[in-house]
Amino acid sequence: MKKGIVALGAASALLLAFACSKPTPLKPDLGASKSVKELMAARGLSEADVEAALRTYVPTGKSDDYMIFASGGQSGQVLAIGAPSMRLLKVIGVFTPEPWQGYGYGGDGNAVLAGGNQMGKTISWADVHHPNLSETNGDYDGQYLFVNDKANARVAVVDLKDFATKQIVPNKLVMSDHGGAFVTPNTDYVIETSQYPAPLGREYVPITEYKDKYRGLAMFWKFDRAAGRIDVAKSWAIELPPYTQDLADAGKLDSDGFVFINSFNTEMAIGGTLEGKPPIESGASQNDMDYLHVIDWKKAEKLVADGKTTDIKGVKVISLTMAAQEGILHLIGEPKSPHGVDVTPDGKEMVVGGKLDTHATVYNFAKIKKLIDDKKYEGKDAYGVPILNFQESIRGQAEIGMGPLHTVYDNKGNAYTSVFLESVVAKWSLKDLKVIEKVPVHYNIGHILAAEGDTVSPDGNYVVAMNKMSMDRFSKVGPLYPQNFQLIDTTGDKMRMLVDMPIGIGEPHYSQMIKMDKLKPISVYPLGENPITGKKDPSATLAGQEKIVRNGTTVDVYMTAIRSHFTPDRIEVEEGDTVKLHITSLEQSEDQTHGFTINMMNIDLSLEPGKHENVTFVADTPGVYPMYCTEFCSALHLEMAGYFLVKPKAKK
Ligand code: RUQ
Ligand code: CUA
Repeated sequence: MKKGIVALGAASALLLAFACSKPTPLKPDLGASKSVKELMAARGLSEADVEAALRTYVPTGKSDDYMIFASGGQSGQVLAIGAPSMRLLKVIGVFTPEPWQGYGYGGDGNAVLAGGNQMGKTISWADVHHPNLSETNGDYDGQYLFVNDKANARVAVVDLKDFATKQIVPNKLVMSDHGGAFVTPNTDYVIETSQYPAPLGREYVPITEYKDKYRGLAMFWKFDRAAGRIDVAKSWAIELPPYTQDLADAGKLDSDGFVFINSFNTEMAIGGTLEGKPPIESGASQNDMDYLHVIDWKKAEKLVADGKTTDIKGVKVISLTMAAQEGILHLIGEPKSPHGVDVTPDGKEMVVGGKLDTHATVYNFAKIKKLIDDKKYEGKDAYGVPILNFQESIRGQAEIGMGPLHTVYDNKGNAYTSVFLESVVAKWSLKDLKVIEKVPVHYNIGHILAAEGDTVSPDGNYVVAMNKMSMDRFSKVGPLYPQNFQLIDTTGDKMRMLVDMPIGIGEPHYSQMIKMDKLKPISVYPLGENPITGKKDPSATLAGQEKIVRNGTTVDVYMTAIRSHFTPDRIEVEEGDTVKLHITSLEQSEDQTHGFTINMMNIDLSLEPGKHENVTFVADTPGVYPMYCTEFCSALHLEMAGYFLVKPKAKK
């Protein structure tokens, strides 16, 4: 096997060597050319270049057709991008403080971020992987976005009413996740499955007891749509074998009620390079087959309702033994160190890319269901989980190329697979499983997305390659290269590369692309609304109600902001006082956003029209602190200022 990896590596190096070229600067033409033809000649643009530009150019004042919600990788954020223009519209603060949105700098967003603390630690970054839009009947409904943090096993809820993060739920049982945050077709559940096995509930157990005590987990977070929050108390989980579960997808239509999870390292390799053992990398690549996990979550839900769960750290968990006995979990072989598992739009099949295999394997749900119903097993694994026969579970395999990862779909029966080592997007037919075309991308493509691609009815017009190394594409910015999105038009017979979009922050994993007209964001908050609770804040302050109230050493300041002043604009407290600012923006017209900071205090808020924010801090250092509005809100923006004074104790 090792040989295989080396061979694939060398082949990809070869491809890179051939493809590599240095970008040359394009000549400017500042109005010298009189016609488009002249302009093209002057700038050295081909007809294809101009055509691509015309297909993606969105003139000022016009809107894009789609919005992409993209993983911001290590930035901990989510990007909102217009397509086809590929213009960045917003970096949504999710797991990481975001200063422009005043998220995590003293305001109510602090509590959201703190909700994601794990093991008593403040975690201020995330490895954002897979944003998923809420669905109704298997179609994106434009209401919510869920996203997971692989590094710290957390899931966040973003409300698309205001594009703001409302909740972060930490998974208290596992140490990392990857199969998330996938939704069931009506968003009953947000699914988060673990990645690197560890003892559930985080006890210390020697690694030599890996097989007995280390486990994986499939978490089913119950989503309360009316509240717009995950209901932690109604959520539950299924214990899984320590097979390093990878990506997951929820069934739909025919396969609704099921969840599919890939795995690698069914060898259960545990490394030990210093002790002369093989590294996990090669230890985990011995078997020709790993296991696709097939979970009947509707059946599991009944078991949970019947109380057939074990309590681990307050979470209801269906034990592995129970899952095996009750027919909740089945395994099927899958070739070799697979990565993505992607359910087809009709819900009838699941495509699995075999990272170290050249195929995409097409599993057929009806066949699997029949094997399960007939209890026709090939055997059981060491944990008693029934195994279904591989050949009897699949419809066939598509010969894709080197390193197939993820697959998305169009509306014409085609699949598009990202091929990592070859650096191509492979378009192939679901009908005869034959590759139709490959288009090179720059360079290593990881994830891929399609317009409305994870719904029951993809649109079929765009695919985006999410590439990890953009060597030769852009001007150099040091040894860390920009991550690159490439928009591909899939409407014609041939795929057409349209535009590059370097994203400038962390490594993009998954994204989803929704029809713009499905999104209905608000322009202003109702007066005094606290966006975190979604209700009028009890401390909301209207014009004329501003006041400073002292209660012992606590000072409550009821404040308002409106063009171009804060009321009060002078606040004086004593050293050691606990200060609680309650600030309401009295603005109700679109775009009248103010910011608020008290210098040197690490306090920074965004006050969109109508919004209410609360800030609590201890005034521990005497001094004179300017406070001012940080958005250039009006001609008198610079005058939108005041003073926060902290009187030393001794001078009372
Ligand atoms: S995923 S491409 Cu394949 Cu979480 Cu990263
Ligand atoms: Cu308000 Cu500047």
